[in-house]
Amino acid sequence: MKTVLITGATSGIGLATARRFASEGNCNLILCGRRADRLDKLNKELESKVNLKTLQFDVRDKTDVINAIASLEGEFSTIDILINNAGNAHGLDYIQDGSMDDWDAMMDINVKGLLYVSQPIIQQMIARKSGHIINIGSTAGKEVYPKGNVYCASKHAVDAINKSMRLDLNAYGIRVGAINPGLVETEFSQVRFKGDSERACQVYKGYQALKPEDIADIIHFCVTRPYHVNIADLVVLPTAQASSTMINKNLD
Ligand code: NDP
Ligand code: 8X3
Repeated sequence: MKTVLITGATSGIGLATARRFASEGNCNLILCGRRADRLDKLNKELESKVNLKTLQFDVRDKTDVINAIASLEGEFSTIDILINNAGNAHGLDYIQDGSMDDWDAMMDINVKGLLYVSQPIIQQMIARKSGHIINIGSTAGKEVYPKGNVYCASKHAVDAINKSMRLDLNAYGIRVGAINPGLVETEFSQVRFKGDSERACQVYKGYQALKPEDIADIIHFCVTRPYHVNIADLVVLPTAQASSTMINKNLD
């Protein structure tokens, strides 16, 4: 039975992915996030469906990350599938107005946090010459949009890390791939706009955004392909979205 570790499992895409894997019931699931109350709730919701462990840590804290992963025992200690999903945008400002604290948060969480989680897991995958890593990038890692500056930079970095991981891990037969969604209705915009619900709701008004379950299905599809198939880089958009700046709000 494979062991799957999902970062950012307390909300949005990560939560939907946790539920997707739990619904199959045929894996050991490690669910990570900072919010302990949500991890407890998830535990109660899913424990009857799947062999489950929750880990509470902030991906920015490298010591906590390393200790949390090192604390895993038994069947949970061998991670076969890593889903690097934790991340967010903080703020939407012209570069001349951006908050340096927001910049730190995005680079520390989306880029450095992903690296901190990945390295100890990659080392055990290399030792076993087996493993599969899915990095959640974004259309913001494929193009830029006004005021997206540092969030786009962080997701361009994820794009580069995804490609680099694939090169560096090729010798060990480890699969690495990215899924790059467009607009998905989650808590993403609540976080970006610091709890301003009205502004967050506007982002998803007038068209059908992707649902977190859409991305969860795709993640599950990617990791259940036969071993010789590696889905390396996927862009997934709502039908109404043609680019970061072009959204058709006149579709039926
Ligand atoms: P949500 O805000 O709903 O979920 C973000 C998750 O990341 C939460 O579970 C949160 O958990 C976790 N997280 C955030 N910061 C940290 C941290 N410092 N340490 C540990 N965990 C953290 O957003 P989404 O589900 O939309 O986002 C998931 C991923 O998808 C992100 O990488 C995002 O960039 C990407 N994405 C999102 C898109 C969208 O339109 N929504 C589109 C393209 C990509 P907790 O707060 O409990 O720690
Ligand atoms: C999230 C999608 O367009 O807000 O990565 O950058 S967007």
